[in-house]
Amino acid sequence: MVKILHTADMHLDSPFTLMDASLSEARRADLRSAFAALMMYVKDNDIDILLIAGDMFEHEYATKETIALAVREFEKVPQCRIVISPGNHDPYTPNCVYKKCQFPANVHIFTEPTMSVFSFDDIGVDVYGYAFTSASMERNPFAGKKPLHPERMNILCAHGDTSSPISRYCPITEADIADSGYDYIALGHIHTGKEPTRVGDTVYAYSGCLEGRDYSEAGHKGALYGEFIKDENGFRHNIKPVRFSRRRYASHRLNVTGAHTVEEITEAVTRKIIDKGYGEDTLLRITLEGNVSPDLVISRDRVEAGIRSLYTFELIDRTLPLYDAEALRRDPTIKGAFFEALLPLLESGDPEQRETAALALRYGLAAIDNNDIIDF
Ligand SMILES: [Mn+2]
Repeated sequence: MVKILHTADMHLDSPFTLMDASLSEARRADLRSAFAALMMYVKDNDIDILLIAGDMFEHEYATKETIALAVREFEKVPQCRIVISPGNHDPYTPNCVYKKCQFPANVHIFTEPTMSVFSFDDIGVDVYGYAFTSASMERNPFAGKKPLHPERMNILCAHGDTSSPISRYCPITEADIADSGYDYIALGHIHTGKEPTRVGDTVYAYSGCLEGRDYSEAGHKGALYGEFIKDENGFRHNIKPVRFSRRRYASHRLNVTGAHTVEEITEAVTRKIIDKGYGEDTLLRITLEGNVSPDLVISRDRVEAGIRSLYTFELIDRTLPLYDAEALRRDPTIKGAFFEALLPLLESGDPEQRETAALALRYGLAAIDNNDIIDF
């Protein structure tokens, strides 16, 4: 039996430009820590082959420290064969990390945009692959190319895109996979992952990224652990996902129609957090929706103060005030005049304009009533 671990898209040293500096540094530390956890798993489980299917680094941001960490971790598992297929974020170029740094002898890196193979005769496995040598790759290098020795266990470790036949990131079609002749194709590039799928005689999967980097990469992430056997009865596999992410992104829309106080909002958010089991590992974004009392000003700080034990919390207010249009229209004071002025925008066909007008109405009415609106 051969034990493999299939990972991809670690994106070490990602800049996290949308976050403030200290948080983005903390998230980069999380990426390194997820990688270290993966390497500990390799060691503890005597993994025979670690497949890294591209985008291990963000090559233009890669630091000396992170590269040193990778070298150190790889050195700790000299018995494990580590195969790296450079992807569109860490292409094999004259100045790339892979070329500039000295990796230990158990690390095997594809350097050509055409097919190559690393043969591990001691365990009867051939691992094929190719390298991105720039940020894009228009054609699939393995289309129409079969493994040289069909009787051996044949694995392809590759970065590519099965989502579109015109992708600029090595388009791979199901027909390419069905005709390929490989036993297992370990893919990288699609961060959400794709469970092991059989096409023809080939099983392929995307491991997904190791750690989510924004709300579009929600939930915990990790790698695929596989136990493979190939003998006279053919190829058999047992593959399971293993979590390595330190944090997870989560976002929810929350309808708070009828809410009158910030406490009610805080309670609704808290209920969601408890229901979903979110905690210190969670970067949570809540978008409030629905119609709420017009004099309710939802203070982000006050909601946040009532919420504990998340890694980060982001509140987006998309509620609309439930106002009594008739009463406001008849109002002889400045309130009525203010409402009259906003009415065309409140009834506008453009939802963004409606939202801004609703916010203006809410703050305006609160200001006229002398309510405290400093804190939002
Ligand atoms: Mn990629």
